[in-house]
Amino acid sequence: MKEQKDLRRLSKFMSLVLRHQPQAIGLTVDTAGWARIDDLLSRMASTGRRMDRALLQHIVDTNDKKRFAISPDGTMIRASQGHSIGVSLGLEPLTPPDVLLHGTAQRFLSSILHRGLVKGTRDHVHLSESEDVARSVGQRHGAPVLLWVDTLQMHQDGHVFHRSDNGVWLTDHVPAKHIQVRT
Ligand code: HQG
Repeated sequence: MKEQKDLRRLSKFMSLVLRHQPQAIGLTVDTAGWARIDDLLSRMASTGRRMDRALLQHIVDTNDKKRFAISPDGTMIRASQGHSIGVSLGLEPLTPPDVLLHGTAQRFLSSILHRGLVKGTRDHVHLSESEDVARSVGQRHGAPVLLWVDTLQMHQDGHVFHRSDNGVWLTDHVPAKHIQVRT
């Protein structure tokens, strides 16, 4: 059995190719973000990352944020969110909770309060229902700050929201007027 750190490394590589750089291993990802599992396994093997179907299933099942989804017929896999390759996930628009959170870093604050939350290189702005999750997301970039987003008002203003299969809320842009900083 592989060690925990090897599994984490494989999982991170899967995130990289399924979200950002399928071309790095010549992987074909369709417009909804799905790749064939046998293609992914053989292309990962050709870069020295040997993994069988059972190990892939284990990584998907035990992933802390449930980052990957497998198609009902078991042949395809995709990342549930986090993409930068221009995917259309095919999710239904949903009414969000009245408030959602975004964790960011202190150093981005003045720009965010000026321009709002922008997608940057990703396909969506990511929002969370949980304060703990938002804080840990913010921590990846530096000293964390939590932003409260008035999603009730945004929804009333016509902004569209989707919820990924692993519970992350996705939207296109959060105007600064809907953001409150709370420390
Ligand atoms: C910031 C993780 C300056 C934004 C999480 C963030 C998430 C601005 C950074 C997913 C800005 C982008 C995505 C503006 C936004 N000026 N900075 N106007 N607007 N930013 O990593 O949301 O663990 O691309 O606040 O759970 O941090 O990988 O986005 O700090 O769902 O599965 O620009 O990644 O998922 O950083 O994280 P990112 P994110 P995983």
